Amino acid sequence: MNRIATTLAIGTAALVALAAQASAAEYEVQMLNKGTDKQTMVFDPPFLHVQPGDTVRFVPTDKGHNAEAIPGMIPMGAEAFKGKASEEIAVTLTVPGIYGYRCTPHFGMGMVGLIEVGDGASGVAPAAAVKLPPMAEKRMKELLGKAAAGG
Ligand SMILES: [Cu+2]
Repeated sequence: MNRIATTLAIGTAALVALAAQASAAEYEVQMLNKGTDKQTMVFDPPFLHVQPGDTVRFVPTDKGHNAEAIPGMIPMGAEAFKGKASEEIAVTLTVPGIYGYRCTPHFGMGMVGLIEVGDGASGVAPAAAVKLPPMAEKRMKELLGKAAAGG
């Protein structure tokens, strides 16, 4: 490789790296006592469709909530996450699939959310098979419906 070709190759690699960095998006999910639709104890928005490498920030707009991955409801190889009560956490999702999460204290009141990373269609059925408390199950079913419909 001559010098010009080498310089071009390095320049191209740097541009590709920059482009990958620039395309990673950040999303925000608020943890609320009351949603805009008057439902109580909600994640807003409850459903997100993001791309691998994107980051989701869980914000304790109202205190006393947290965000925790529901055991058995994240893709194989993905890292489970768990924030403390009233703690803001940022989670970068790299493994494609379906991520169900909950607020630990309000799980029984149906405070759950869902994130689809990349194409998560194959993760919908396994996630739907996870047993949840009745109110959480009802909301999760709607969210999984959105994921099944392609987000
Ligand atoms: Cu909560």
